[in-house]
Amino acid sequence: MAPVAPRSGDAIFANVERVNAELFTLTYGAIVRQLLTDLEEVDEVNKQLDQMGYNIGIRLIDEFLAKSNVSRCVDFRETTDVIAKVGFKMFLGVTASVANWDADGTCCSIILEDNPLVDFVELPDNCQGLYYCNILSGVIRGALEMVSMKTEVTWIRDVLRGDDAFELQVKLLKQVPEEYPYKDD
Ligand code: MYR
Repeated sequence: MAPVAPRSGDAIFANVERVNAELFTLTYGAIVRQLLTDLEEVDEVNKQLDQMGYNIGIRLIDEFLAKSNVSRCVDFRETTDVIAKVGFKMFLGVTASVANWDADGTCCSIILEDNPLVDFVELPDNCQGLYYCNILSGVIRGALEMVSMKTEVTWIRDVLRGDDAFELQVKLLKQVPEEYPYKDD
């Protein structure tokens, strides 16, 4: 029998990451399935996924800022770019692109060609109104709220609904200026 060659650290890591990604995808699927069973109404499941994402987002921003070395963004354009290129890479292992800016720079789309949450997923006919990845809109909304940006995040395109990509519209509703904690005098 041929001796088993020791695997390099990189190969082992690649494998561990692959297994974890699959476990993550399957676990998310199990959560959505359970919500569908418990809540019965697809609209309620959409709301619940968004709320769960929001609760994650308001915590995840700390980890993002600590690990990413990203400093304060100068404007909303830079912020959405950071979400697409750094945030999605860090937490989902994919990058996204930003497009479809409106004239005043307060509304754009984050477009995902690749989305590990939907590997192995096919929606049955009775789930057509489901925004399966609604957790992501909540994560973005929650994370941005923690850096003083109130946003509305909605799905424009969804591969599970027959579209050619995933497109999330991110609209800046209000930017609360952060207060400087010390008086100058
Ligand atoms: C700043 O303070 O100006 C920097 C703001 C950066 C916000 C980045 C939010 C990251 C959200 C990650 C979403 C990942 C979804 C999978």
